[in-house]
Amino acid sequence: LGRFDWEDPFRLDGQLTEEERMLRDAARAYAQEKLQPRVIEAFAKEETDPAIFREMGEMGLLGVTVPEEYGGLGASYVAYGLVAREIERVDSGYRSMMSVQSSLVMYPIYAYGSEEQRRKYLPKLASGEWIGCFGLTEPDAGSDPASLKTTAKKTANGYVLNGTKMWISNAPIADVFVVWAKSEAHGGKIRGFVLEKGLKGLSAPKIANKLSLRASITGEIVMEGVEVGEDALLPNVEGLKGPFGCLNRARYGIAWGVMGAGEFCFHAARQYGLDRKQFNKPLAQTQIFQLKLANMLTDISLGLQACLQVGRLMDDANAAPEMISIIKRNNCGKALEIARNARDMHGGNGISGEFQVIRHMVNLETVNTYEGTHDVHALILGRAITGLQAFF
Ligand code: TGC
Ligand code: FAD
Repeated sequence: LGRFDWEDPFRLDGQLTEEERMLRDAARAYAQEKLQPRVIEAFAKEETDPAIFREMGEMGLLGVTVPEEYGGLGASYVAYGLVAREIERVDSGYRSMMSVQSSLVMYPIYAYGSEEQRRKYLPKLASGEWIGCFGLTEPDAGSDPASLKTTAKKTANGYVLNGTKMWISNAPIADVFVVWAKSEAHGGKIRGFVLEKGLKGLSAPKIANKLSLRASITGEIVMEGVEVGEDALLPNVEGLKGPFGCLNRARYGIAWGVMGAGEFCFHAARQYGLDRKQFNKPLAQTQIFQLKLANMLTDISLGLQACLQVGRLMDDANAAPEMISIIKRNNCGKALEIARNARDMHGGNGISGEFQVIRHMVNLETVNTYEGTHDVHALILGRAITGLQAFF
């Protein structure tokens, strides 16, 4: 029988290719050397450093799965997941910045865009020179994006867009806006448009005073008669399957990412329990503490193994959206529980920013909500299990 390694219980490392391991190690080095030193202050001051996009671009961490001819790495979905895990080990907000750019902006331009749009936008988004955002959610359309109200009306040369998007990651610092609107000229169907910063009538005010995901800037997108040419339309998709095709990829990345945040909290709780003595023995020598660590280890190992399997299926173009709902829902819920327990296991220190577990905990509240809430993914799975629609 083999040896047991609590840091890699199912030997994930041995299931990766050489290229995947190298990219993971590069992402880990970048995250620990460049992101970790600035995150405590960035979160406290609610500040987002746009230079992070250029740094990530230089490291090849933006658009990992996009082909090399457009500036990406052409690497596997497993590699993309491993990057998300390393970035979110530091902070969910930093992973959010990366995954919006990669899965929600670069992916739709690559998958649904014209050759011209690909060549214009993808290299600059891959290098981080341009920052992207993705506008689907609206004040009155969150879990139910089919009810979105933003409109695109046909003009002589293109379209005019009106509407408001809410809770949009990266929006206030974005150069490129992928927005979803109902287009009159296409029978009211949802279509994607690529807008650029500086267009008349386009603004993106910051949403201030978030108590979660504070290192990642969030805003609205306000479109008041924004005129664009025909070339702003993403020509190759219509209907909700456009944004959902992007969400499949981002949700998959999140499932890996939150395991990184969970691992940080697990490792911190273990070390704290070994270092801190109460009643003349380390906290880690108590049964309740060990039970909590065993639960964390179990949830992280199973969660990562499930991500790897879904990732391999994605690389074979054989993954179903419901598989992604299972891992997004399970891993977000489990990571949140791990972070809450780790916060408790640190006692009073657990509420201090210096120990970082409470930052992960409040971040994970957002991650459990965005990209389909925990309960919405239960309903997606419930529909697949029963064949019955329970949303409305
Ligand atoms: P439904 O009738 O189920 O589907 C409508 C059309 O879409 C197709 N479709 C999918 N296609 C590809 N992948 C998927 N996962 C798909 N799910 C559905 C479906 O086949 C159909 O196509 P067609 O051609 O027949 O029209 O739609 P519904 O209105 O009943 O949907 C219900 C529900 C709950 C499943 C859905 O609306 C949902 O998932 N709601 C959650 C909304 C959400 O996830 N919003 C995310 C916003 S973006 C974000 O949060 C970014 S945060 C990122 C960060 O900062 O990291
Ligand atoms: P609601 O849909 O109003 O849900 C409220 C509650 O009701 C939830 O508990 C939900 O599970 C429950 N609920 C809803 N419908 C049902 C039902 N049928 N049955 C049972 N329960 C139900 N969106 C973007 O488009 N782009 C972004 O970049 C982006 N970034 C975000 C960043 C942050 C920090 C946050 C907080 C959100 C972001 N979002 C983004 C929006 C996010 O996707 C939505 O918040 C999410 O989809 C939920 O929508 P909602 O907030 O309107 O909640």
